[in-house]
Amino acid sequence: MSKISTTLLLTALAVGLVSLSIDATTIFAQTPTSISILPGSSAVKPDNKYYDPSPVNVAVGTTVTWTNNDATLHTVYSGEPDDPEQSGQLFKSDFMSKGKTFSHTFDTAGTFDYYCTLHPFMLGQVVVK
Ligand SMILES: [Cu+2]
Repeated sequence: MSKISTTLLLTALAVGLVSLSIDATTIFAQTPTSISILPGSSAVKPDNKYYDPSPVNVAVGTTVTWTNNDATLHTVYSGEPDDPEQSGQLFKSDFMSKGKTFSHTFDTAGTFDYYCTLHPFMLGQVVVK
């Protein structure tokens, strides 16, 4: 291989690596993330789907915003309904009527359960990496 084509090849590789790292930055960027509290969530659903998306994967530092798209009141509390001492320790919303939002910024990695205190069968999860 000639010196010029070797140089070209190395340059192409370098450019490829740079664009790869830009892609990685995009993938792991702290893009604000929205979660919909789905219509009809005040009654138990056969598919147990009350949040969309859930679970959701986000990067450390991401602000997650829940929007109540249901007609009835809901809350968003960190933790699980069967662990009252931890419930709401990391974050907790007020009562959210239709159209209201609640946001929390996840500053540490981990798997975070959340639920609705009014309808404890509504379970969701945010995975922070
Ligand atoms: Cu609820």
